[in-house]
Amino acid sequence: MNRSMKLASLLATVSFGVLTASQAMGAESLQDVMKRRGLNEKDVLAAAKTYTPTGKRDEFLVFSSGGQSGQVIVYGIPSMRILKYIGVFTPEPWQGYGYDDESKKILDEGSNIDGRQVKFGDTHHPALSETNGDYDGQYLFINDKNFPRLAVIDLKDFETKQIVKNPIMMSEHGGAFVSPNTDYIIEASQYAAPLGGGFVPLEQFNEKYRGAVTYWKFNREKGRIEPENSFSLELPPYSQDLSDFGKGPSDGWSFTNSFCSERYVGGIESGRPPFEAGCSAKDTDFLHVVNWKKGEELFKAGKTKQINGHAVIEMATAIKEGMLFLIPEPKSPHGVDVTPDGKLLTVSGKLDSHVTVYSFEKIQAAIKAGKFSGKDEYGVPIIDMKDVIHKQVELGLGPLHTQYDAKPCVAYTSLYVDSMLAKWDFCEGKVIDKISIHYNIGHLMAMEGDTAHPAGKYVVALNKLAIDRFNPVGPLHPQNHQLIDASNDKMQLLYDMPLPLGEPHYAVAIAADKLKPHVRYPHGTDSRTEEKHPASVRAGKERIERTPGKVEVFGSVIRSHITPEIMEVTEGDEVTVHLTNLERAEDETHGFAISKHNVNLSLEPGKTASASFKANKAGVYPYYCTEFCSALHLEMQGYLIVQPA
Ligand code: CUK
Ligand code: CUA
Repeated sequence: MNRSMKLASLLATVSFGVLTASQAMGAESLQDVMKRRGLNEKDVLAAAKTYTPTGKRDEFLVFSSGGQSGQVIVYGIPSMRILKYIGVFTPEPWQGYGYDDESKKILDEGSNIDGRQVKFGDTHHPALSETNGDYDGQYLFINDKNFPRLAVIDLKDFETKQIVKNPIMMSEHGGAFVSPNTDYIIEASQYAAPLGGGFVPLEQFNEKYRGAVTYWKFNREKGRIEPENSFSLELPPYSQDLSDFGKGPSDGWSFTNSFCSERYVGGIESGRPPFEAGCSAKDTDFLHVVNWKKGEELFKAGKTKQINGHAVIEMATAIKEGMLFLIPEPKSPHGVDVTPDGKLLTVSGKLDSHVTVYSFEKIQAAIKAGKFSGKDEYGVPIIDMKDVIHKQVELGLGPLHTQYDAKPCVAYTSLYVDSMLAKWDFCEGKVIDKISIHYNIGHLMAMEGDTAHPAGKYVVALNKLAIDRFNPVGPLHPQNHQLIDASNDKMQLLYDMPLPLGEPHYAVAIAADKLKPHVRYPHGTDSRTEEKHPASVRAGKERIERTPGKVEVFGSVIRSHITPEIMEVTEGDEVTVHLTNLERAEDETHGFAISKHNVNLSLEPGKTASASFKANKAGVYPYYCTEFCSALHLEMQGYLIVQPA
């Protein structure tokens, strides 16, 4: 009998003992329930490992990409209970995100491009801020692949504070990943295009199309990215992909994968092979190795070119200054993941059954010795792959991404084609265990598994397909996050969680006790600027100010009263309603909605938020609180009176 079976039978025995008495009172025993629900001991053990009784909390919190929803999903481990959606690149009505003036400013400005409002985001990779390579629980960053941009979320209140638009890229996938002290956040382009936009015919792809990596400077005190202190590096028109920052001995360097280094542009319409054939013709693509510390020096010395007002280090400069190198990598690579000690990097080739582990020390030795096997067409020095390989390990078909365990030398890698997750030893180069998942795993997430000190215990498989795992809900299926107990060499599947918001490409998990979010805001806070809101009010100071054509309401909400209860305006007036939640009690959020006006605020304790609208039609419009906040919640109401002009 192994340990887990012993535990299960012990659990059963103990429960029988307790339950025989209650059985007499008509309650079911554990065995009755197991029989009724068709559960075996393994199921019960898995349930015991995830079940979180009421009032108990989770050990880890997960921040998952919400894919096409443009949002972030927060859930707990091991319970897999969803705790929050965070509005990022799309409106989120519950939180008033994209409805109140304060958040609209961030979202509307961050969604505006060429006079167009982009109304979705394709979020891929959330990244938690780090101090010395470990999560510090302060900030979360996430990218949008489609409209290259990056968002900053403050974990004091789980709200989006900033969206920065990439000034030179047309598509992006290699973000967000942070440097060990969160000085910089990296964003690598995906599909090559003319840098900065504009038209260049496809025939000039090789000459005029480019990839790039952007290093966004993060100001931790302000909690904001500083675009003016950020820079980019021009890269060849290979399809750049996932990236990672070095840490420890490799700090100061960053790594970016690529596929389609064939620079193939498709055109099946004119009889050419399709993209997928042309883009996977070669046996190897290129890992880009970048000395970003050197890049920072070049940027500060002004050795850059301005594109759309943004500083770009040209490839020729980077080559001359010795900050950019290529290493061949097999074949159609996806993830590049630096080991916790910063000494090795794991690269997965989607069309190879191996993962390749490169040695940073060997890479440095080759660079120092000037030992290159040649140059690419753009003059970038190529390091010979065999000079820098630590190990190549056969794991299975379709390896994609790697995360690390608390145990030294232990890694987890997703195997997309095999629908398996491998646990393996990257020092020795041997497989420890493999487990089937359901189905087609993309990323995987180990607890703090991309930091200098991973926490081990659990792994989550982020599966692209669910197929038969859940009750059918129509042709569009949710995705499936599968929780796996990874505390022993032999892994155990514990739980399936459907994610119905979009494709959650990647997720990161942090020890819950590192997070110290606010319970309430200081009185009258504008949560988006984190400053005192100029229109906040104290109790008794509520008022309405009128100027010709304009009405400004300085109001408050507290159980169970909206002040003012009547707002009188004239047809055609521009109206702004500022409301401050005067509550100090935990969880006493009030909402505010006005009939037919697209006005919808979420006012957490202490917050001040505003809604501006034109009173364009005479009438009587009820307004009310949208959160059931007390027994007199329904009486928390009022009228907007719009007098005919
Ligand atoms: S991901 Cu973005 S294509 Cu493997 Cu990082 Cu899903
Ligand atoms: Cu306030 Cu309901």
